Amino acid sequence: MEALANCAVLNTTDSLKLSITNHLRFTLGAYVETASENDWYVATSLAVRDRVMERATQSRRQHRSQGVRRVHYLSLEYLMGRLLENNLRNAGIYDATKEALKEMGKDLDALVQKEPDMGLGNGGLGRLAACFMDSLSTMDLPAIGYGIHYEFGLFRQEFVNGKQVEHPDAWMRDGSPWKIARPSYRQSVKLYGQVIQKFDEFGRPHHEWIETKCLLGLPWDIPIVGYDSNTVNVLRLWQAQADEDFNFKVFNEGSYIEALREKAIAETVSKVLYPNDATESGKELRLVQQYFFVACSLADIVRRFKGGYDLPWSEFPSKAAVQLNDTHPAVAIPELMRILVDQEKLEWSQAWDICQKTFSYTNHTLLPEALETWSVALFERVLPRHLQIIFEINRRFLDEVEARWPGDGEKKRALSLIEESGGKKVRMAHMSVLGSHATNGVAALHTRLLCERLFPEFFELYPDRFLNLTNGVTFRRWLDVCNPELSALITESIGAGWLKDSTKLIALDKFADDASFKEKFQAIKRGHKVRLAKIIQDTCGVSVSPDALFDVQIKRLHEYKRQHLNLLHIVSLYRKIIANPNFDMAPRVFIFGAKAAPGYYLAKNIIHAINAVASKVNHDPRVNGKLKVIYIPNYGVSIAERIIPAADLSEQISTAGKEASGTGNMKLALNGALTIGTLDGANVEILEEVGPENIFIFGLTVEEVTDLYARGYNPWDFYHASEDLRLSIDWLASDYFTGNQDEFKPLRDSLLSHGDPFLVMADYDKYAACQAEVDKAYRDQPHWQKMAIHNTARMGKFSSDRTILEYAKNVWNLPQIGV
Ligand code: NBG
Repeated sequence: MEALANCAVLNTTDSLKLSITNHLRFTLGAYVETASENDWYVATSLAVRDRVMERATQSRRQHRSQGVRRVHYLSLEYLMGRLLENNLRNAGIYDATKEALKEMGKDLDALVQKEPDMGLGNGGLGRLAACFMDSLSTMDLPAIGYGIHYEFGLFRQEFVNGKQVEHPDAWMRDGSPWKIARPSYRQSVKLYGQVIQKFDEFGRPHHEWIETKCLLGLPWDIPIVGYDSNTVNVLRLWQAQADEDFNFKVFNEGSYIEALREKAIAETVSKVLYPNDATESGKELRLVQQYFFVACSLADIVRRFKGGYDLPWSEFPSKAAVQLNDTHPAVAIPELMRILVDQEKLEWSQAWDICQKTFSYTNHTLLPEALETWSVALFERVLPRHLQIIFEINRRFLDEVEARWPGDGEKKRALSLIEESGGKKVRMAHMSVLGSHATNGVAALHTRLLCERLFPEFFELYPDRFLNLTNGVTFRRWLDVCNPELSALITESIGAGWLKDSTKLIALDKFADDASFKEKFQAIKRGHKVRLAKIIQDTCGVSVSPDALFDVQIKRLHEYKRQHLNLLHIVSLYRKIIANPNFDMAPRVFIFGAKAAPGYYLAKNIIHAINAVASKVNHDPRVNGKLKVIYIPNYGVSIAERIIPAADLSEQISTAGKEASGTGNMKLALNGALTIGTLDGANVEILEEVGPENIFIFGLTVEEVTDLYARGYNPWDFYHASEDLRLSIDWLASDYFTGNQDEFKPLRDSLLSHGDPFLVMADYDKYAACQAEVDKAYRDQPHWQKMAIHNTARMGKFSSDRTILEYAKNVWNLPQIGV
């Protein structure tokens, strides 16, 4: 590994030992003999960080000296999980470090567990950003991730009497050895105030934004180590601070408490991650957060451009690409316009040209409630100058629309950046498409629906701006780190290199019929199931058999993902087992992991229902070991790393057309779980890759969903037509599970009297039939193992390296450094 050759001497066991003890002694002031486990974790991480920082500095210098274009990934969320093991493995010093610690009487695997998860995201969108950061460094692409340094990540979930209770996630209460403050790159951000127009000596108007409030942004850098690469990029997260000057006057007047109050308010901006996924919050603080991190990031990019090169502004896009991860950072578009027009005095049309060349936008959802809009009144109060700029962008754009479709008011209404009905709102998605040169969806089906249904008029206007970039996941974390046994078996069978070139994984396909390989593959899965069974025993107090089928649904709790469809099937099995003690089925453990947004009552009702069913099923002697239902609390990256290698079946059962892509589906299949799923999101492409004989597909297609609605959907029709469904739903809504027959009324109502918006009733029978197929298939273990191996072998397409290289080539026009 060339990357390591540079610093081989630093990476010996002896050198690592010295580094770790030095950090214990000199950084932490601890004695080797009495240091706590946490001290050891911190000292080890710092020893690793030293080595990594060296490479980060080299990467930065190289990018600067070569004057290459960089991509700046703007995301409000990064679900990084733990960093130590990932960094060790990516840097190629896992074995040496493990040995160094062993010689000092310490177990690396235990220390790794000391690290709190860095959970700065809600779900797929945030984890995708983390996978992308890994791939960008691994593929030697010059990149910087920008985000918010939240003091509290996504809440910690606990169940009290089966109901979700949220607690703050103080992930960095004890600090974090991975982050480094960069006070010299602090930025200052304006908010609120008003705009006045002035004229220069030639009578030309310009705008001044005055009487503003000011916030400071302190950057924290987290190094992102590539696997087997020379590049270490950074993730730069902004922490909000009060501007000292702002408080000074109040302070001097003796209002010490008042001054501190101002300070506290300023700091709330980076306090907490909004726990929303696919729902829009409409909160002022959220808009302030968005603008704060965007303004800091753009100022940082502009600083680098102005300081690094002596180039005209027209060259800005040749040095900087900016990717908008969903619409959350879309205010970057008017912000760059403000910088270019108000500060740099560029002509509007030149500034607009620069903006479009700089930005590109990824859409991650079609759900209408998740498409961000901000009320014009709020925008005007918080960002008055930006609202003016948006109006001007819109005015010019609608002129263009008029030229293309003269007199067509309908088209203008559909395309406008401003929604006129029900109180004026700024449509952030429209602004993102218009201000970018590329808009992409995250799976083929999703991109098609984006063009046909969400943005048909934009697609008609600018067909060349739309493209598909199917998501991927990093095989380092989602196979090498979480399943090192399988990773080693793959390397032993097909040779090294597949972790960096995932297309090589297909060589594994031929082992699907190799008896000795199958045996090892199965033994690895069983080992993970035994380990997960222990975790389940420890966290849920329920004993499960590792020989049962582990049926896993792990993702955010949302109606469109249909955890309740899964639940109705469980209730049906339970009913059948009780009715017939000889009911023949392969023993199954249903495993859930999911958080619900705190204000999402129906999702919380579903959580309660799953827990209530679990508690009955798991304690009912009549079930006789055939069925267990487990809800692992506080789902997040680290527990996912334990569940995924142990899964036999992966539930990907969203209503067709609702899941943009999914990435859990890829991680599970990569680890040899078979998918039961609808033709939704990336499932469609997983089917293409693994072949119909290695996946369980059921349910309405997107077109069938459309037809059903066109005919008029009535969930009661399905209720009356299916005895199985009717009995299950009525039983679930009875007093049997909690003693209170109203407890799950909201759930039942949503499926029946409220119209079943996600077609659970319509898909139920097909789902249950497909599950019966799964049951049959699982009993033929040799064949099941063969299918599982085909799944792992055929996942090469779903590496985030592939996705990132497509972005680099088709969107960012980015060079791979030194390749
Ligand atoms: C989510 C989609 C997933 C997708 C991820 C990453 C949002 C808004 N969208 O299907 O629901 O896999 O984004 O693209 O979180």
